[in-house]
Amino acid sequence: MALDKTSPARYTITAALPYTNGPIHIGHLAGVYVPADIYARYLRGIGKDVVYVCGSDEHGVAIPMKAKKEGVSPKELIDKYHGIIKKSFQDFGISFDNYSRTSASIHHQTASDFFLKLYKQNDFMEETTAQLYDAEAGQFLADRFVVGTCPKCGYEEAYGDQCENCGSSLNATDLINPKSVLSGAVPSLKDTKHWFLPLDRYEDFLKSWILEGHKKDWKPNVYGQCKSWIDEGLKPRAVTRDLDWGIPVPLENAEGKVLYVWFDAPIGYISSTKEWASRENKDWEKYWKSPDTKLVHFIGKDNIVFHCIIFPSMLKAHGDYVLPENVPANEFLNLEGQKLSTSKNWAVWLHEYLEEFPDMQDVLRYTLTANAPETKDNDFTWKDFQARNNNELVAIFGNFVNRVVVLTHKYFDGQVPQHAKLNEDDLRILAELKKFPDTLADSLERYRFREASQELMNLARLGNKYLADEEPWKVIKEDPERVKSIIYIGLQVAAALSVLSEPFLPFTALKLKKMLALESEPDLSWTTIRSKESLLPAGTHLNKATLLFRKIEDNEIQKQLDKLEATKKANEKENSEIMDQKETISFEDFGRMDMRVGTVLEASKMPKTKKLMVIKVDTGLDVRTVVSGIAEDFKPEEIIGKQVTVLVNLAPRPLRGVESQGMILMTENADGKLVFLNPDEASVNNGSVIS
Ligand code: B3M
Ligand code: ZN
Repeated sequence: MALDKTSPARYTITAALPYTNGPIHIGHLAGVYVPADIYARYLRGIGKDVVYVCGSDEHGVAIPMKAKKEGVSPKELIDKYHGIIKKSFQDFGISFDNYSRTSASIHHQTASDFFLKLYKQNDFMEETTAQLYDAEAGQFLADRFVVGTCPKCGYEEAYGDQCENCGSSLNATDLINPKSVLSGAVPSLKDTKHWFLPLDRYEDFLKSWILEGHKKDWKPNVYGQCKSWIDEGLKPRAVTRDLDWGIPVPLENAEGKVLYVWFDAPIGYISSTKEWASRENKDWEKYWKSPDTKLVHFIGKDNIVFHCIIFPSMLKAHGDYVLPENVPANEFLNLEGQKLSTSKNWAVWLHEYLEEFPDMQDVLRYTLTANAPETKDNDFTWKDFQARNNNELVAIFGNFVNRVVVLTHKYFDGQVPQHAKLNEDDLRILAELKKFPDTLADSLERYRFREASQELMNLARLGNKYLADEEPWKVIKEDPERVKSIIYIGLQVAAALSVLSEPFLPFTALKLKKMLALESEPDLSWTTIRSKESLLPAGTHLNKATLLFRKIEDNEIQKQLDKLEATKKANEKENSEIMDQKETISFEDFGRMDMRVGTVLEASKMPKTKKLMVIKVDTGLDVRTVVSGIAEDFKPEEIIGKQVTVLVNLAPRPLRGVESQGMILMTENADGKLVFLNPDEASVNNGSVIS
C-alpha cells in the first residue's frame, strides 16, 4: 500500500524562489506553491521528517530593470516586494518551514563558498569572449537586458538567457537581431572575462542520471524537455555577469562582476535550509547531504533547464550534495483564455484576492488544484471558480458536514451516539473509508494533485450520498435507534475528512476538527484511519455547527470579470497610443529601402511554432520565401492571392532553418490584430515600386 512503501529518512521540499519584481498571482500558486504545500503537508501528515523551504529571489537584471521603472532603488524594490510576497504566502496558509531571501548574508556567504569550491576544483573555464555591449548605456547586455529572435523557434521576444516561448536556454550571443532593452540600440561586441560551467562535461552524468535513471518516474513534460536538450548537446554557460547588482564574484580581479542569478538562486534553497536549521537547532547538512534524504523541487515549466540540467551539474561538481529525486514541474495557467502577465496586469493577485475574499483561502486552493496545469496549460475562469465552490465545496463537502453535525445536536444533544447493530451499508461505508488514505497517498506520491483533490471530494460524496440515501430526518419518526447508527457512521466520515482534507484545505480541516472536538486527538492520523475501530468515539461532545463554506453569488463573480474587462480596456488604450516619431532620416536613407508590391502564391504554418508562417510571394522580380510572424492572426488560405507590400532588399536571415528573403509590411488595427498594407487597387502589377 502506498503509505507503507519503504521511504526516505527525510524530505527536503523546495518551491521556486519568486522574483521580487512583482507580487504573487494565481499562476505562481497553481504552478508551484499550492502543489508543493499539499505535498509538504501530506508528508507531515504521515509523520515524515520534512523541511519545506523557499525565499525571495532578489538578484538578476529583472530587479534593477523594474526598480528603474518604478523610480526606486533596487534595494527599495526588493524590500517592498519581499514584504508583500512573504505576507501573502503567510495569509494564504503556505506552510514554509522557512521563507528566506537571497539578499541575506547567509546566502551571500553560501553562494560565494559554493562558487569558490568549484573554482578551486577547476570546475570552471575562465575565458575572455566577445559579449553583447550597449555603448549608449555603457553596459554589457545579458539575460533580460537583451531581446531578440530565438534561434530555435523564431520567437521574437526571447531573452538573452532563455526563450520563454520554447523554453530553450540561450546565450545572449545566440539571439538573432539582438536589441538592447535599456536603450533600444543594436549592441556591439566587446571582450570581457567570465567563468563558465562546461556543461558538456556533465553530459554522460546527465544521460545516465536522467535519461536512464528517471525515465519512468519523472513527468513526461519534464523528461521530454531534458531529453531534447541533452540530445542536442550541451555547451559551456557563463555563471558570472558584468553587473552592479548581485553577489560579487569572490575572486581577485573580478571587479564589477557578479554571480549569474541562476547560479546563486538555487543555492538559495540551501541557504534557506541553513537559516531554518540554525533557528530550529537542526543539522542542515543532513537535509542536503545524506543519501537517505529525498530532495524534490517544485517549479514552473520555464525553470526546468535550471533545475534539471544546470543546478544538478553544479551539485554534482561540488560533490557533497544529493541530487533531486524529482522535479514535478507544472505547465502554465491562463486567465480567462489569456496568458497571465505581470506587466499587462492580467492576473489575479494573491494579496488582492485575500482582501476581496477574506477567509476563503481554501476555495482558491481547491480551484487551483482541481484545475491544476499538471499535464498541459490550463485556464482559470471566475465562473469555474464559482462552480467549484458552489457545486462541490458548498453542495457536497459543506452540506454533508453541516447536516451530520446539526443532526447530532438536534437528536443527541451534540453527543456522538452509540451505534446500534450496523447493517451492510454501514459496514461498506466504514470499509470504503479505510481505503482513502492509501488512495490519496497513491496519487500524491505520483504528484497527481488534481486526481487527489477529486478523490478527497469523493470521500465527501460518499458521506453526502449515504445521508441522502438513509434519510435520518425521516427515519427518526419510526426508528430512532437506527438513526444512532446513521449519525455515528456519518460522523466517522466527517472525522476522516477532517484529517485527509488538511493538505488540500488546511483552514477548513482545522475548523472541522474543532467542530468535531478532534483538535488535540493524537491518535487520529492518515495511518490510523486505516485500522482504527472508531475515529470519533461515541460519547464525544461536538462543538457548535459552523458553516465551512459559503455560496458565491453571481454579482461577486461579475465584479471580478468587470475588473478584468477594465484591465483589457486600459491595455488597449495603451496599445493604441501613438508611438513617438522616430529620429529624422535623410532622403537617401529612405531611398535605400526597396519596397515592392507582390502577390502571395503559397502560405503554410511553420511546424512547431505558434506565430510563424512560411509565405511564397511573387515580387515581380522573382518568387521568394518570406517567413512572417502572422500565423496567430491569419490562416494560410486567407492570404493566398492577396497583394502585399514587401521590403525586398532586407538582408536574408534564417528562421527555424528557413531563409527569409524580405519582410511583408504590416500594422496593427485597434483590436491588436495584424493587417496588411496592400494597395486597394487590384490592378497594381507585382514588382511596382513603393515610393
Ligand atoms: N526566480 C522564478 C521565475 O523564473 C525564478 C525561480 C528561481 S528558483 C531557484 O519566475
Ligand atoms: Zn524559442
